[in-house]
Amino acid sequence: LEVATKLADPATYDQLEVHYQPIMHLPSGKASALEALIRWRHPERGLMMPDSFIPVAEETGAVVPMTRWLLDEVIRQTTEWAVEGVDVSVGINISACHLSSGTLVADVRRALSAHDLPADHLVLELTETSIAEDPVRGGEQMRELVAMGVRLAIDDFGTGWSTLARLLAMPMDTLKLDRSLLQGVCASDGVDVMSAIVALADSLRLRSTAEGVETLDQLRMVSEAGCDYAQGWLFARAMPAADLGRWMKARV
Ligand code: G
Ligand code: G
Ligand code: MN
Ligand code: NA
Repeated sequence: LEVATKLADPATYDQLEVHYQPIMHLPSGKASALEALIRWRHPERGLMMPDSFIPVAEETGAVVPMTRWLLDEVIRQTTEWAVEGVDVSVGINISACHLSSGTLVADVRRALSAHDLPADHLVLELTETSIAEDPVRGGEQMRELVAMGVRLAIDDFGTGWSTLARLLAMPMDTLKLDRSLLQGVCASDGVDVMSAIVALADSLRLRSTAEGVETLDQLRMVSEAGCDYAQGWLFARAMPAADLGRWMKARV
């Protein structure tokens, strides 16, 4: 309840922090993209991870104004990096209720017009279930976003196969393979499953990103499977903007 009340108050945004996790382009070995991941620096509870407050914010609807704030902050920061010579695209997680609220297109347009980031440097990550929830209205908004030049990614792919057919009818740019695909599979089977999903992505002209790459073995596996990109603790954890800026600059 306390969490719900606080998240409804924009004054609380001062306590929100955006961390950024690099996403590697495997053929070049370059960190060409980031995923923005929100944290709440709570005065009493310390650093709270999104799993402990995003579901509440989704239930109350507070996630919509919060994401509006996040869009502005992330686009501002990414534009600043571009000016400093760090050219990266950035992914933002979008909740299902934001897609169905009907304001997402306007929110994204406003945030992009406030800064100088090319629209194709912004990737909106949508989960399978949020896309499947309202395919008509959602699809309409997705097409408007794509017309604006924004890119869309399917997040947590592999956790809801029942919605696959409807999903594939949507205008996506990237398929992000859920980290569960890398976990608990014996390496040889794992590569086969991954290869099949990457082949599916290729044939649909989607880029593929493997999530949750923690070890060199897993990196080898996702490379063998033909993934275009990889994200995970092997490369870096999500970090505050200042650290990320240093991390990127040390690699140019
Ligand atoms: O590192 P991590 O614990 O940050 O993220 C856990 C989960 O929270 C992930 O599923 C991620 O998609 C989600 N998440 C992180 N940041 C945001 C955000 O800004 N908005 C939404 N809707 N979800 C987020
Ligand atoms: O659902 P979404 O893809 O938005 O979630 C991103 C989440 O995955 C964040 O919580 C992030 O911290 C976490 N994450 C990123 N890389 C790794 C990794 O290599 N291993 C594990 N276990 N989690 C990771
Ligand atoms: Mn994500
Ligand atoms: Na994911």
